[in-house]
Amino acid sequence: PKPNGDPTAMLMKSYACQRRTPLKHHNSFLTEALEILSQNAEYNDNEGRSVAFRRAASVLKALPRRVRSMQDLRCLPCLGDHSQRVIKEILEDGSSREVESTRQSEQYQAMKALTGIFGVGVRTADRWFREGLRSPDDLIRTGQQLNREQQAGVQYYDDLQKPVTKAEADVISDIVEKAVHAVLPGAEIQLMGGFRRGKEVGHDVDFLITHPEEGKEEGLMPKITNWLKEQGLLLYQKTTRNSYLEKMDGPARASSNMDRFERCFSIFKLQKCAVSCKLSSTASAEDVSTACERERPDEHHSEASGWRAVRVDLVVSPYSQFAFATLGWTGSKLFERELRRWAGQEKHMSLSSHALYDSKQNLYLRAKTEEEIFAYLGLEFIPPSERNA
Ligand code: 8DG
Ligand code: MN
Ligand code: MN
Repeated sequence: PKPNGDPTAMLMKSYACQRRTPLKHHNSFLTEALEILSQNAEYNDNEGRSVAFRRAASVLKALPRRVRSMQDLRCLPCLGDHSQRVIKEILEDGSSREVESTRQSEQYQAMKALTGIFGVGVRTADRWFREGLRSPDDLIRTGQQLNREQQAGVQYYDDLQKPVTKAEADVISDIVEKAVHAVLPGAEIQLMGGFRRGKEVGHDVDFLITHPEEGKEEGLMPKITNWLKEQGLLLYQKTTRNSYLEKMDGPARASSNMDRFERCFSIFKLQKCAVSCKLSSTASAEDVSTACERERPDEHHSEASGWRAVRVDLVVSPYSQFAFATLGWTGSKLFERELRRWAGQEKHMSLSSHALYDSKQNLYLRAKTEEEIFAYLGLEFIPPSERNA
């Protein structure tokens, strides 16, 4: 029961997985600022600080109205001194000096540009920054050693910087569905990540694939990528095979969020006419993916070309782990992080994209749906569209 009258008396739970966080909220003028400080802390390898700013931003996203004064923040969790100082300054002066100087800083801008390259993490970007490099062009100019992934990242940089629209994601979904059903009839495909949470744009498109007959999904990824390659739809792919069982007795890395499903990081070649075609007609999936004959060869890669590069993540999960994989790949990243923290700290359980382990009972808990997992965790079910923490 909500106390009526004072809106600040609303009870705000402290874990993001206990709250409903819609995509659109009332405080982007504050959350964007806090997220810049979070991002900058990540660039400086300060994870604790980065998470603290991200949690503070997330609390503001869950508020039912715009923050107008510091009074509105009374009783809210996760707002440290530093976050409060930043918020206060923005409320009083319209902007925060720290945020603005971070935004303008050479390091922040270079790190953003360099980590924006597919295949480049904070560590590599930081090394390049200290060597005086600032942009993808600098990498090319100075002939930096790049791995295959980074080469693709630099080559398709401009396209991959452009947000992927929902319409584009829908066309990619049709293509992935066609590929998967061609090599394994009966397989199930689910759109994951930001688009499952209702986002209108994303930095990539994520898919989870399974088959109701356990075992049928084994070795599926190479078949899918070969089919896509034969159709000329793949610009880049790197498949990692399932390593869940073999790593069980290896050195466990508890802090790592990386799971062990068979997965593929790829770059699709998306025909632009397929998108306009899908938008403007009731054409079937078949029509759309075969409608455009290959237009021009690769060398015309520019605004004028008939295609664009799109990042796509594919993950294959055994049916028995599908609910956990679904929960783990829906995001947001903070929501996932908070779920695992809640499981560990509050329930003595360990949650991954594969399983939920109960340390008190010493057993793995089975689940067929996300709802069951929330129930095991003693959490109210939060639908994907409200996991935008
Ligand atoms: P965006 O692409 O629109 O920018 O946002 P997103 O869809 O939320 O982000 P994402 O980077 O594509 O990640 C989608 C989800 O997948 C997110 O919840 C985190 C999760 N995820 C990875 N890598 C891994 C991984 O190695 N293991 C697990 N379990 N989850 C992962 O991105
Ligand atoms: Mn995504
Ligand atoms: Mn992804």
